[in-house]
Amino acid sequence: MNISILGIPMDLGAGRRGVDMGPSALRNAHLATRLRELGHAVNDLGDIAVALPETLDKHQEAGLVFLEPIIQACRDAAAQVQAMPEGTFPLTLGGDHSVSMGTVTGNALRGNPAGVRSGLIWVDAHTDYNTPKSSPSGNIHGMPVAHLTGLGDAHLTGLGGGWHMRPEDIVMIGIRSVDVRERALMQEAGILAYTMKEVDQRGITHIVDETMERLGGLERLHVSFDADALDPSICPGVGTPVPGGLTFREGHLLMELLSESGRVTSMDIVEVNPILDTRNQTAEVMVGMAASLLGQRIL
Ligand code: 5AB
Ligand code: MN
Ligand code: MN
Ligand code: MN
Repeated sequence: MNISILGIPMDLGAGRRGVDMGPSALRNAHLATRLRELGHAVNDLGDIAVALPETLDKHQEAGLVFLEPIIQACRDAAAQVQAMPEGTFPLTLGGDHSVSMGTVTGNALRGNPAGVRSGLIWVDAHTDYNTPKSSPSGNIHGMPVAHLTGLGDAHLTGLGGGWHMRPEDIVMIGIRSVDVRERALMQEAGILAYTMKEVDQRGITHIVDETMERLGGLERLHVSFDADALDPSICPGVGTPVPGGLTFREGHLLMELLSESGRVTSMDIVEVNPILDTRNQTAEVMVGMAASLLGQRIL
């Protein structure tokens, strides 16, 4: 397979500094080498340009911190993903999770300006379903899924030029932290979310079976993997850690089963924060997750 790596070094959407160094940490953890060893042709396109917070006024517009530069970065990310040749697997590196408004949109519009019906698997401790009104923090990395489905600020919901994700085409896995008003929005939208309770009770295998029943027939399937979905004991380098996350093996099994489905067409790795990490462990774990999704076998 041809894999194109694109970094989006942005931390404007997060409350803590440092996720802008995520792409660099992942490259230092030998991302491209690991994927080449699996037989893939890997093309690293480098990073898109993102404004530094030190060069900007930290003003809030209608409950949204750094709205303008985030829109700009998401537009650029979407355009770059769209420009990748047909048959390429886009592997996009955050950056905070607001980058996924750009990458998910770009993947859906690629080769089809009106947008195709795409599935989204959101692997995260959080549902990221806040709107500017419901958000307790104003941080846009807690809002990407709501905006992808058309809820929230008109600039951000307009990134796809009228294209939106359908709530029924989204499955979330690993959830254990949802804000009060965010929960109400999730219920209204009817998004299927597997909390850690379901992971404990029914296991990853069952969850992947049900996920593929729902999304397996869609033309494209994007996996957006927030490092905080995994337990902080294995991924300490994240800005919003929540105890009780996916184990190392649960994360790998999830990626291995998705790989076996043969349906996944693109992936993000986001929220890796080297400032908060221990010896780049979080980036190394996340590179392993990408390798499992992209066909790594034990035997
Ligand atoms: B992440 C919180 N729900 O909106 C908010 O890491 C946290 O992309 C959001 O999942 C975490 O600020 C965003 C409290
Ligand atoms: Mn997230
Ligand atoms: Mn998260
Ligand atoms: Mn986070």
